[in-house]
Amino acid sequence: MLIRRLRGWEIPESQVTPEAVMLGRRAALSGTVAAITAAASPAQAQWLNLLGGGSDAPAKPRPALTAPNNPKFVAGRAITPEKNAITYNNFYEFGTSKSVSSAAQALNTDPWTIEITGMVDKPKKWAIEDLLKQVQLEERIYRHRCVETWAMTVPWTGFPLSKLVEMAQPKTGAKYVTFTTLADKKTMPGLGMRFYPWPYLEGVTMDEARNDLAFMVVGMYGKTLPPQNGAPLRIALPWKYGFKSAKSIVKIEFTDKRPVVFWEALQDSEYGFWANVNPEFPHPRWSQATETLLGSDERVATKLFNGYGEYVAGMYKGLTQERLFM
Ligand SMILES: Nc1nc2c(c(=O)[nH]1)N[C@H]1C(S)=C(S)[C@@H](COP(=O)(O)O)O[C@H]1N2
Ligand SMILES: [Mo]
Repeated sequence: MLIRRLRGWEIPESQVTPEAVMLGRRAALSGTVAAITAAASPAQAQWLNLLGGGSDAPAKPRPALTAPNNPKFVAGRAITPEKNAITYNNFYEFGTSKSVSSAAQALNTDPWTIEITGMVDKPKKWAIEDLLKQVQLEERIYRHRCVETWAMTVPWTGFPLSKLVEMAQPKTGAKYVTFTTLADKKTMPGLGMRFYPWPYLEGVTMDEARNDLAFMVVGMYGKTLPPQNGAPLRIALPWKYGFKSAKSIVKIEFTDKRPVVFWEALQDSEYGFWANVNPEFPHPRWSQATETLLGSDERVATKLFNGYGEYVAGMYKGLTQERLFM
């Protein structure tokens, strides 16, 4: 099995990976993967195989989903080749490697229900297709910056989160919106890693939820989302590190309590609630000054708020006590 040294931008989201996984990984790397695979459930076996690198399994067809481009959002960078954006993924429900695209084909997105709940006047369970009838789809080209220092530029298809907030009619006391994503043991082998605080949970303030940039995504590159990128519904928050952009959302809750989000629950000294991009605020284990663009070896300077300061900086004035950049 080929073992290559990880490049800087491939440093895993978290190296707090407890012993059980490390043992599995070492065994896999030392060639005993077959023995482990035999003892594991089919789902675990699939996951273990992926530690050695992904394969190009046949992907589900993705119906066309076109919408007018919103010219207000200018990427200022080349669009990442689609192939890179849909095969280099972070989706821990399907394993810790970046090669989870084939495993993720097991995700069942039909039927799919999104529950709007908590401090709202209009709680509702939406079938995704009914929700989409209530919104106007548009395309926005956004930069995405992972906390691990890789970045991509993607044409997303979706609708503003503010529209969903408007439909839910939050009560005046609501201060945060949380996103809970699917946790299905049958199809998601990563859920077998019991020390992770499943389900994946993310959240933003009401201000952030109503911000122009906060975008609910149902497609990319003019087609529906592939499972590995968070089908059928994810969020894009391009001024924040990528882990805020929860994938395969099943519940949206309005609350007056700040949530403890997935990565924060795992390791709050490294990942926080705000996670705004800032090149001058290093991660405890690496610099955030530069980023590598997926599909190229180009390394470019990282910008404050990922270059979206004109839209978002105002929301953070006065929050000097908060850890805004981790
Ligand atoms: N449910 C869920 N959402 C998730 C993640 C995850 O592991 N599970 N990873 C996050 C991280 S760290 C990043 S960088 C982006 C990656 O999105 P992509 O695979 O579409 O590039 O998804 C985010 N959303
Ligand atoms: Mo990430």
